Amino acid sequence: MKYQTATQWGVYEVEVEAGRIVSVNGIRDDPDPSAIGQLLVDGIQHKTRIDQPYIRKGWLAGGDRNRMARGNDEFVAVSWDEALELAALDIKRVADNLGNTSIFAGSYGWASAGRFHHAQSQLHRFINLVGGSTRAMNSYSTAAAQVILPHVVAPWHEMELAQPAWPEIAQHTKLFVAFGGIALRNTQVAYGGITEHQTKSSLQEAITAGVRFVNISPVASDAPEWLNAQWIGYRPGTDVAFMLALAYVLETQGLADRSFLSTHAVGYELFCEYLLGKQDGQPKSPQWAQSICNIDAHVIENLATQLVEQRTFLSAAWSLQRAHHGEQPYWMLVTLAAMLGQIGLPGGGFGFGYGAEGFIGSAWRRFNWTTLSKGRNPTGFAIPVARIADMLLNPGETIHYDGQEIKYPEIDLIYWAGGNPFHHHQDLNRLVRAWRKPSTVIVNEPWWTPVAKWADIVFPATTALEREDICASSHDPYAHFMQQAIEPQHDARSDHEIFTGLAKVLGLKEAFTQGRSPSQWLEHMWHQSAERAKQQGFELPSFAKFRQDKQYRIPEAKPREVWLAAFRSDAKKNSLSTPSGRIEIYSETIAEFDYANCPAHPTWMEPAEWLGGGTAHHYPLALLSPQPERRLHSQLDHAAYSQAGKINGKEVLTMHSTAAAARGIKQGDMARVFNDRGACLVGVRFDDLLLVDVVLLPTGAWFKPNLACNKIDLELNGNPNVLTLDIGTSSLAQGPSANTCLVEVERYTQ
Ligand SMILES: Nc1nc2c(c(=O)[nH]1)N[C@H]1C(S)=C(S)[C@@H](COP(=O)(O)OP(=O)(O)OC[C@H]3O[C@@H](n4cnc5c(=O)[nH]c(N)nc54)[C@H](O)[C@@H]3O)O[C@H]1N2
Ligand SMILES: Nc1nc2c(c(=O)[nH]1)N[C@H]1C(S)=C(S)[C@@H](COP(=O)(O)OP(=O)(O)OC[C@H]3O[C@@H](n4cnc5c(=O)[nH]c(N)nc54)[C@H](O)[C@@H]3O)O[C@H]1N2
Ligand SMILES: [Mo]
Repeated sequence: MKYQTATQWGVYEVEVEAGRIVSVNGIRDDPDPSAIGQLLVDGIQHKTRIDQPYIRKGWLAGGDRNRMARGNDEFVAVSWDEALELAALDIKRVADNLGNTSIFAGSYGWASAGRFHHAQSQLHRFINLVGGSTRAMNSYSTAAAQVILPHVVAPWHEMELAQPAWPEIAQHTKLFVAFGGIALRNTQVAYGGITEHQTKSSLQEAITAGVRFVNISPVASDAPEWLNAQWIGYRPGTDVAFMLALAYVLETQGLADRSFLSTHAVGYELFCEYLLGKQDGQPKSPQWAQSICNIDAHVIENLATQLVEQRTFLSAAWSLQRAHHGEQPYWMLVTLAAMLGQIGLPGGGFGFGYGAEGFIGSAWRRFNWTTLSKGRNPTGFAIPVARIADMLLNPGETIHYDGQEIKYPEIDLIYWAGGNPFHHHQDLNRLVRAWRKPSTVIVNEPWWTPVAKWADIVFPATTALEREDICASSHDPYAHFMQQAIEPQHDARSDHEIFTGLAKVLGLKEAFTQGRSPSQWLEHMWHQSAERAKQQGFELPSFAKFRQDKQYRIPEAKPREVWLAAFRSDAKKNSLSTPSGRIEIYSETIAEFDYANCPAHPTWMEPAEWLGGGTAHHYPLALLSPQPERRLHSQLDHAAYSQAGKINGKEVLTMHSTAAAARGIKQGDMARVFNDRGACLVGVRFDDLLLVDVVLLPTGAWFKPNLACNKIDLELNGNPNVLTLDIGTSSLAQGPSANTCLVEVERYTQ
């Protein structure tokens, strides 16, 4: 039998024989299906599945619940009834005795595709009925961007969906300058799902149309070879210095578009004082940037003149802002684009994340499909998502965030469903210390992933292939009916059933389910979407027909307008949503915040650690931790297709052969990557189109600390987050700073 399922890397036909998945193929509508789908073949019905509810032995013992053993304790098998009752009563204990902000249910993570069975939505709906919790705001993906850009130009959600699409770029752009490149591997994926993978063909059309690409990245492979991109590589984390030097050339050679700046931006004069070194005596010239970025000043001068000679589009990967002072490169990119004066012209201006996810740069019509209603969080309280370890370790402490002060609560219970903090968070050894503070950790997971192993109460969850759902996301023109391909494995239950069970213990079942079965929920949500469709002038098929056809594509809309064209034509009438209505190169609002680590205009500040800084003497290699080619984050890392990308079962560290030779390391060797925060084991591969002092270790290897005698100093699978730095980008966004990290590498012999 064949069934259609949807994932966050594409839609697939799954073939099942005698209850086992035997093959997985991309659907016909997908011109370039992702091979990540192969993970489903053996990854779903895998021995790492959790077969029934478990409770950690030390937790059951009561008292202080032996919290220090969390992550390194035995689990006791318990019945569903017992586990649900113990968990529900403990949630009630914390809510009643300590207050709901003492429950942390931020539960960040990608979970699986599917609108109804979305793990976090189910958790949030449930916990809101119990009085709410401390939540998390913004994302690990784009936290700094989400906070800085509304001050400067536009809300993030608008930009993501409205910025120029590839066809517009192919038709009008002559020079596409990509800070952080356009990594095709990342476009396999799109949050919530994707149907037609088009980035590759869009790029091919762009080069056929004559667009020239510049890939500005520490690694040449951030652009596909056939793109024939000019490669400019310099020290990671120094893009702001490089962009400032470009701006300096434009300003000093009279190439900046003064007229656009005076009508469409504010604060250019104040910024110029900094640019020209009027306050600090340091002009931000190419010679100045040369020593910071470690790149020839002529490269900067050459590029600067090319920028003004033609229709130029400036883009930055999301990775640039996932670093200390990550607000700055984004602010500076917008500033540079304003100086070029092409914002609002077709194929000109700026955009973000081309190469971050498969929907970016698509021209698809956007439609807001109905999601599961989660209600309101009665506490109204949230922390910046990447400050979790900080919060757990420092209750009562206050931090700054975007002009506000946030006081960390004392967390006594954590509930996680659909995310893996031992994948996503930085400085995992610090997270381990933080994670052992609360009395209780409850996790829903299909597999014995790190977050399940670091829980007290573990509920076995079904995967998307074991339930019916609707896959639909606001960036994709399709909705898919996700068929149930196999029975729930072992004794697993869907997240919805798990929370229904907990709600029942607390007398909230009716409020949680509203008397609907899961399939009635799907139908209900489809009807709500149909209402919205009507308002937009089209009609959805009946739910029965959708279910039978398995997919539906919304009608094409009229071609999209060029982003910011209206603003360009009349900045007064079509003002931006910034305080001044214009592009803010200097922000009065941010000036008032008075943050030393986020001044009022784009500024170069040394990152906490970088190749030009003092700590580079001990740790002379910059570690970047990009997204993995063969999976989504840590999902299904146990499956064969992901494991086939490893060396001796370890994640692969890419390094330059010169750097390796200096350390006596050969290709294929095992190596230990380390700094003061931690160490992990990797297999080594060479790439000489990489800067000599940069190493790459993708995220996603399952966190496997060496727990013998409770020692956690050597991680065995190659998880880069034992090395990364857990500090906020700045007081403005408090985003994650994963790409700010120095390490040393040595050959490993057992
Ligand atoms: N060093 C470094 N760290 C990073 C990054 C980086 O660039 N460098 N990138 C960051 C970014 S951008 C992100 S988005 C994060 C990603 O971090 P996460 O989104 O937390 O990572 P995932 O591995 O996708 O975690 C999803 C978890 O949900 C589980 N799951 C899947 N389906 C279901 C379900 O139906 N029910 C339940 N209950 N569970 C389910 C999976 O098994 C998995 O454990 O990582 C961040 N971390
Ligand atoms: N296959 C796959 N695709 C994915 C994901 C996945 O897990 N697997 N995750 C998805 C998610 S959640 C997200 S948020 C996006 C992330 O999208 P991005 O943040 O764009 O992706 P990264 O792979 O972290 O980084 C892209 C490239 O930026 C370069 N880079 C890093 N630091 C610097 C710097 O300081 N300067 C310059 N100029 N370049 C730098 C690195 O060489 C890296 O290869 O990817 C999505 N796509
Ligand atoms: Mo992300």
